[in-house]
Amino acid sequence: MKDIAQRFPQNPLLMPKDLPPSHEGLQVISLLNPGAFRFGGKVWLIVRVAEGVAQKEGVIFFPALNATGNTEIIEVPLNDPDLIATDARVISYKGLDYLTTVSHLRLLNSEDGVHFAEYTAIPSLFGEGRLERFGIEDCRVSQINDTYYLTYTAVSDSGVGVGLRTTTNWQQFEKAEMILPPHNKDCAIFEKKIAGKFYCLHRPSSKEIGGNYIWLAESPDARHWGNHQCLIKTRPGLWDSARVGAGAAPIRTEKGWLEIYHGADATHRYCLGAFLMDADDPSKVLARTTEPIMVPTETYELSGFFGYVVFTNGHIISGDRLTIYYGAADEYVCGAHFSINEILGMLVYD
Ligand code: MAN
Repeated sequence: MKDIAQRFPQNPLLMPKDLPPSHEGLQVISLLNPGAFRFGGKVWLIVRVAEGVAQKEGVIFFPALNATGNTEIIEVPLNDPDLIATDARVISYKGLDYLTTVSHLRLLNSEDGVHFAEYTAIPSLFGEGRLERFGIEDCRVSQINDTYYLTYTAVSDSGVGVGLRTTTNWQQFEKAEMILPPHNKDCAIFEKKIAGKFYCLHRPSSKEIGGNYIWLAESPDARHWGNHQCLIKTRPGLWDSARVGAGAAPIRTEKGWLEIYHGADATHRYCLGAFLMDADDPSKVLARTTEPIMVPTETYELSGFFGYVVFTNGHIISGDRLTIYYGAADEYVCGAHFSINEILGMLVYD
């Protein structure tokens, strides 16, 4: 399978041991799926830090934020018949689902886009309120004029939805209420309004009829979204047969809006592909890659917290050069360069 990513020789750029845990008693299990943006002449990553609790034999511990925003540890004996723990990421206990880790978002910056250091003058962003009790994840950062729109996955016992916070200075944040209710994630706001309206890609999931597809929505204010349309479906027999989801904000090219997305198959192997939307009417999908543009191949992509995963929700553009930052094996933060023209050349038009 074709893979046109030029991976950084320095990969992985960040590993769990590189950042301290947020609280005593927690361990950093994974650093993954960063949003990326430019601010004050630097390249920034807003990294998902997934934390768990040290496990002891015979017992399973998992964290959750309580009503006051503090981490509380839930403990279940491994032999409890009400426990189903077959996926490294999720636990089912007494018929309710929990995560094995709780994620928050941390800011790092870099002069060269390769060597990143934590920037503690901007406080980490944690889940707030009952709809973010199991944490916040996979933040996309879209900039429109001076405002940065942070769209992220908000997880709680009520489900997985999309949260929004905005900022102009990375010191004060305004939190909107949940903008897209469960089950929904992978929301990326376009960085330009089209005919006066905000647009976003998002990924609702339907358990019975339908599936895990990429949708488009529009909004007057980036908070209230409507006119939902389904754009991209999974393709039986291909690398994106089980789920698809948007990466970072679409890239405005001469040919239209180019979106890098992830696709997974039934074995949970996550690859990246691309599709192109019409410049004036993004509900029109013009082309899509049949082959992935990036496939997990390196050791750090094949083996980790959850192996065979390359997943991106952050990039930086400089002319034809697209630098994607990605989560590898749900454990490490990595980087790769692409040529935008080369990606456009892999698109297959309808
Ligand atoms: C999936 C995975 C996890 C994530 C949950 C909730 O199970 O992507 O990493 O924590 O969804 O979003």
